[in-house]
Amino acid sequence: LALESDLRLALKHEQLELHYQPKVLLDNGKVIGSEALLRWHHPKMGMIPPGEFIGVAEETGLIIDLGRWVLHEACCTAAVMNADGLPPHKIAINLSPKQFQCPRLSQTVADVLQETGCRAEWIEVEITESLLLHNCEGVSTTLSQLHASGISIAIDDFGTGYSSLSYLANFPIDTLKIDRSFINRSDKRSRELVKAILSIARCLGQNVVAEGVETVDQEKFLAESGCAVAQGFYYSKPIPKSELLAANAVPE
Ligand code: G
Ligand code: G
Ligand code: NA
Ligand code: MN
Repeated sequence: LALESDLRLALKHEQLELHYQPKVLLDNGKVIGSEALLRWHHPKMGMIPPGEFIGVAEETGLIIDLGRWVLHEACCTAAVMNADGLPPHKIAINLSPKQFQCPRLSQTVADVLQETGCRAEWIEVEITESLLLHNCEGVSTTLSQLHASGISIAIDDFGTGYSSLSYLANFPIDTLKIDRSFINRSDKRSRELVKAILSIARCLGQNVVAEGVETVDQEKFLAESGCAVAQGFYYSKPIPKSELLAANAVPE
């Protein structure tokens, strides 16, 4: 597998980069956080999107080292974004289910926080519904440890995976990210589904993020329906770290 050996080199030779997609408070338009999204600048093939190499990394086990790199890089950024005098900014990090097969995951995260001077409350981890499907004890323990340490836990692409409401009762979930397939449809049933998800989250005291917001109409509907936070091309595409930091400079 050429991609596998290239990916090993990529980690070593700094071809990987995180971009950050802002999350916006609908109340006032302020950026309150961002999602870290991996980018690979391949020397010959150019930019390779994560959809094309995360799977390879998972199959080969490279996701463990790759995932640690992502954690470290995102926590460094979170530490800078939350320096004295700056408004709070929480960075969300995508975790692969494969990373949970490593029993040391919560210790790894704790180590990275220590190394980078990042506080637990400055990061959130995004997990997929499929991780929760089998109600495995190791996953449950790790999520509880992460949560107890002050890290928030979000379910990514909520409503599209192996949806089961029971995991909302069984796991310490802080945030639901409503999948963009619900957001980008304007038919009555889709909109009622979004309202139903907002209602579940409200009753359980969870935060909600609407993903994939692209139009002012979508924003208007979400604001009227009581959704607090949104993310999507309407506000910003994922941006390099330098742009994120520049937008957050302390006002003179
Ligand atoms: O940025 P893009 O839309 O191409 O992302 C495609 C998918 O790759 C998304 O589902 C996203 O969650 C996933 N992804 C992006 N960055 C990371 C990462 O750092 N780790 C993991 N495990 N998945 C990621
Ligand atoms: O699976 P996950 O939700 O992590 O996927 C995130 C991906 O979705 C990112 O790679 C990002 O590029 C993409 N994305 C973010 N905002 C929008 C949007 O408004 N519209 C579309 N089509 N894709 C988006
Ligand atoms: Na994601
Ligand atoms: Mn995500």
